Amino acid sequence: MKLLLAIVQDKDSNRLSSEFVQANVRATKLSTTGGFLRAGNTTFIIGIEDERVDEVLEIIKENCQAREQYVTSPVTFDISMDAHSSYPIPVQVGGATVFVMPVEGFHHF
Ligand code: 2BA
Repeated sequence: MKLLLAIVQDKDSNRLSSEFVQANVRATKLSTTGGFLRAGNTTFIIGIEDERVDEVLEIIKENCQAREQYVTSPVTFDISMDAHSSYPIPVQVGGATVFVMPVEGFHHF
């Protein structure tokens, strides 16, 4: 068995949940926050048999898009101590960031 941690954008999370239900993939959804953008995202915890890992990765890939978001750079000062106003910088977010980990034990009481 493997444990997948899949960090996805909020916009993709409902569709991905539905696809997991349809495919009989059991998952837990957590509301999380990205460390860089400090914006909400969604982390799925998925316990799955080894032979189904590729299937789950494919579902995630099919349902999570890359999108551009803007991060505002901090105000900077030049040598004359004039403040330059902050301006938005584009960063590409996603489709999804997925960690695959081995599971030592699984109990379902
Ligand atoms: P955030 O940390 O909010 O990052 C959002 C996007 O900002 C990232 O997209 C990446 O394009 C950019 N970014 C992140 N850190 C950066 C940095 N130090 N300098 C420049 N750009 C940076 P993704 O790579 O697709 O990541 C989406 C979200 O997945 C992240 O949101 C974070 O919540 C999670 N994530 C990504 N890599 C991770 C990792 N190695 N460990 C834990 N969580 C991770």
